[in-house]
Order: sequence, then structure tokens, then C-alpha cells
Amino acid sequence: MIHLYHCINARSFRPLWTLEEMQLPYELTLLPFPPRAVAPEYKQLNPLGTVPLLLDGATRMTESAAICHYLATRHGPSPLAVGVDEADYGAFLNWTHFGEATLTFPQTLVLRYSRFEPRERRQPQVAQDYAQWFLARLRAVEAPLADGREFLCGQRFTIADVSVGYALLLAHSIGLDADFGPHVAAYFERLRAREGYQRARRAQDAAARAAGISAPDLGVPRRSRP
Ligand SMILES: N[C@@H](CCC(=O)N[C@@H](CS)C(=O)NCC(=O)O)C(=O)O
Repeated sequence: MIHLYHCINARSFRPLWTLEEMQLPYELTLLPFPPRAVAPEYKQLNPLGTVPLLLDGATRMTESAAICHYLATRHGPSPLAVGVDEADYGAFLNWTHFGEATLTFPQTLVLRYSRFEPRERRQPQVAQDYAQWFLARLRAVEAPLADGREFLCGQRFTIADVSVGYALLLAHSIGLDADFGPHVAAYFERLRAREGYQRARRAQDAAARAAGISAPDLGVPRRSRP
């Protein structure tokens, strides 16, 4: 049985969303955030103390985009993965990694230096600079969507959309979505309307209720549902 360790709205939402898109059976363990500090026993399973952690037989993975790719191929074949023989294979790999390395990483600096650090260690200039950095890189998503395509590559929804979609979800939860371009905003709505996305949110909510864990307050007034 596939086992996913997850924190509310963390990058582990990517594999959760993929599991629900594929309707694979899995076990979900929801941890309080950050597990490194508040669930120290978790470090025996994952010495990094980060989520996601995916266990599947002898396979053990801690990188969210790679886990999505693994699920769509090892537990495929699935249209969620673009195959090596398809024209968009390179674009698929590029978007899948772009979602984490280019679009999510700068947001973690925004979060850390504007919310998570103790007040005396906060760095508003760093937070502001990396928010701008994120929004500048997001133009690389706005431009291709302007041609009317529904999803990023392969002419269908794939885990490249899961990877980039999670970066948009994080931007939404820290209030950067106000600066989304019109095509990115419409794309984000399309992703959130998906049955698989909705199922993943319900699975997260049910696990949170069962574990008595609530979402960390990121200090952003909510304009719309996550
Ligand atoms: N590149 C990794 C990053 C994993 C990561 O840093 N996860 C964050 C949650 S979004 C975490 O567990 N942070 C807790 C910590 O750093 O202690 C991925 O894509 O999965």
C-alpha cells in the first residue's frame, strides 16, 4: 500500500492530488507543521523532517514533483505522464521541475522571511524581492496559456499541471494571487474545478479533522476558497 506523509497545504499536496487524480488506493498520515519541530519522531522515518514522504514497498521518496512522476509511471500507464515518444516530453519535464525549482522555491523565502521567522529575524526586503522574483518567473506561464490552451503541455492535464498548480495554490495562500495575469488566473480556476483536486482537498480536510490539526495561519485575509 502506498503511504503518504503530508502537512496541510504543503508540497505533499502534489502527490495527494496525483493519487486522487489517478484514484489509487493509499494511506494518508497528516502531520502538524513543521514536523521537524512538532513531530520529532517523524525524523526516524525522514531525517530531513520534510514532507512529502512517500513509501511504496521498497521505494522511499521525498521530492514532490518526482513522486508525482513516479506515481503516473510506476502505477500507470496514465495520461498524467507525457511519454518519451511524445513531442511534448521535454516540455513536460521542464514544466514539472519548473513548478518546484523556479516557482515554489522563491515563495518559501517569502514565507520564511515574512511569516515563519521570529519578528526580530524577519527580512521584509528579502520577502518583497522574492515575491517579485516569483511574479517575474510566472510570466513564463502566462505567455503560453495566452494561445488558448487549457493545460501546459501534451494537450491534456498532466502532472506538470499538478506541479505548477501547487505553486499557484501556495501563491494564493500567501496573497500573491492578486498579481496573477488573466490567463494564469483562469488556468488556476480550471485546475481547482477538477474532480481530482476537489477529492484531494476533501481527503486533506478529513485527515485534518481526524488528527485535530488545523491549517497554519499565514495572516492573509481569504478572498476565495483554497
Ligand atoms: N523540494 C522538496 C521540498 C520539501 C519541503 O521543503 N517541504 C516543506 C513543506 S512545503 C517542509 O517539509 N518544510 C518543513 C521544514 O523545512 O522543516 C519537495 O518538492 O518536496
